[in-house]
This record gives sequence, C-alpha cells and structure tokens, in this order.
Amino acid sequence: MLTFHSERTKLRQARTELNGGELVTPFECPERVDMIIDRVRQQRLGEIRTPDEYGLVPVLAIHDARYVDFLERAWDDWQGAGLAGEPIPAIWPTRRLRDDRIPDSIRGEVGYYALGGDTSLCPGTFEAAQASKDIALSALDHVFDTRASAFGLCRPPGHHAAIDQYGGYCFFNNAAIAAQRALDRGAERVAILDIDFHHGNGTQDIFYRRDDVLVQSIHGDPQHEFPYFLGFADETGEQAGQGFNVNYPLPSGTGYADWRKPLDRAIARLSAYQPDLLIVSVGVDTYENDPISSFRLKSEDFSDCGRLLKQAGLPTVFLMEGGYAVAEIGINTVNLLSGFDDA
Ligand code: SS9
Ligand code: ZN
Repeated sequence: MLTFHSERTKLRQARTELNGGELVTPFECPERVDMIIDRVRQQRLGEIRTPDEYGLVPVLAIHDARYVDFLERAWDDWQGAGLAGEPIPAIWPTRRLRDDRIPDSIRGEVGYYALGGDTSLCPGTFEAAQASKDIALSALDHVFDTRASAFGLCRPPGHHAAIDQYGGYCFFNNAAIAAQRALDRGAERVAILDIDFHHGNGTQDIFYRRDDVLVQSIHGDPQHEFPYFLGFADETGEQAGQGFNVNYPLPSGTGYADWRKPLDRAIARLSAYQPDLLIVSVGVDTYENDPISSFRLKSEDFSDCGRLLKQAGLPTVFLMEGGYAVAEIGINTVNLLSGFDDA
C-alpha cells in the first residue's frame, strides 16, 4: 500500500496542552509521525510519496471561511495582544450565552472557535493543518484514480474539527474534506468509518443532514469519555441524513472480542450502503497502553482489524487520526495496514 507523508506536518510543535488543570507537553506530538514512517519503511509497506498541494478551495468546501481566516492569523493576533503563552480559550459561548456574535478580540475569538481547551495554537499549526489535508486529498485522489487503497499519514488529525470549530487536536477535518472531493469528482456515495477511540464529532456534525456520506463511529461512550457531548447511539442523522449516521459507543475496558462486534455490524451496514469508496479514520488510541484512552486492544488485534476491513471489498483510504502510545504507534498502525494488504 502507498503512504502519503510530508515533513510539513511536523511544523506544528505546540509546547502546551491543558490536561487535568496542568500544562503538559502535548500528547499529539510530531514524533508520532516519525514512529509511523519508520515502521512503514522497516516493514516495507510500500512506496512513500509526498502529497500534491491543493490550496484552500477543498478546505472551504467543508469549513467556514471566517474560521479558516481565524486559524491563519490566531497566533499573530495572540502575540500582538501581548499574551505570553499559547492560545487556549478561557470562555466559550455555552448554554445561556449568545453564539450568534463573533467577538473581535482574540481571546473572545479563541473561545468562539475552540470546542475544548485541550488544543493550544502555535506558529506552524496552520501550515501543518494544510499539509495534513493535502495528504488526505492526495491519498483520496490516488484511490479514486486507481481503485487501489492508500494510507494518508495525516497530522494534525481531523475528526473532531467541525465546520467552524477546532479542538481534540484537530483543525481541518481531513476525512470530510476527502469525502467531499470524492463526491465532487463524481462519486455518488462515500462511507466514513471512524475507529479512533474518540467519537468523531466533527465528521458526524458535518454530514448529519446528508445521505451521500454514511458516517459510522466506534468509540468510548461519551457519557464518560471525550468529547462528552456527542456520539451517543440515538444520534442517527436528521432530514435527508436520517439513518446515515451510526454510533457504536462502548464501555471503558473494552477488549478486542467485544470491540469487533460493532465492527462486524458496521461492515454489514457498509455493504448495504454500497459506497463507491471507503474512508477509514484510523485511530490506534484503542490500544491497551494508550495514555489517554481506556480500551484494551493489543498490537496483534490491529492486524485482524485490517483483515476484517478488507472484507468490505471497497477501495479504501486510510487517514491517520489519533494514537498516543508513541513507542507503539508505528507497530499498531502498520499492523492494521498490513493486515488489510495481506488479507
Ligand atoms: C487529554 C484529554 C483531552 C482529548 C483527546 C483528543 C483525542 C483526539 N488532555 N484531549 S484523537
Ligand atoms: Zn482519539
């Protein structure tokens, strides 16, 4: 399988993450990419290619223009306001406040556009987010043109990013941007399957009223896991999208035997939908030793998961999302991709 990779993804090097009331070194770090690419080489997964550049047009097909402009200038504006640390919101337009006005001071804007306080902005974030979506689009185009599968080593991840919201380490929704491009190139139906530990709230929200993208997510129950406020089983889509969103929340401590049951159901739902192409949001934070998650998948389980995904029989675009056990992230990710290739 072909891998799309860019060193530009490492331009995002935030110093801080607000975690449990402390500023820690971010879990979502550039070393994740090095570990994965090293393993791709070591295991000879296949050729590694640099992505093409697509500019902002495909981003604006999904995201709000003012949001994109905000991301581009946020770091400079924060510095310009004389603020010393990295941009982290301290107030949000939550219940009982108005969310129909956008402040014109940077502290207010950060609160308006952030979905959480876990994702500090830094110089290089906008450029890395652009590299990440270029990787997703290049992988999509390769799969669209050849019907062979591909891996986009995206970073920063994308599935928590909504039309005008960043957070959960995500800025541009790479999977959504790729799905929209497939449709714009003539696909009739696209399916997204999100196997990251966390619910893909951004992806769900973007396509919630549409029937041309089937969105399914297997994740830690939001009753007790990030993002807490979306990802429940009763969220099935609205209007034209009714029945085209499927959530499979699972309890803490879920191991592979119970994790693969919803995977089988998701693959069955996929087959009924008959999409032209499948996009897998790949998170390996379902791993037993992930520092911020609570499932118990073992490294060899990812190989079996890849094998099962092959059964869907679809041209497949794998896009990297989460996975924070840095020492094992390469093994787990490449196990999944090789499991698919070898099946
Ligand atoms: C650790 C918890 C907050 C949320 C996790 C985002 C995962 C993206 N401070 N971070 S795949
Ligand atoms: Zn995750």
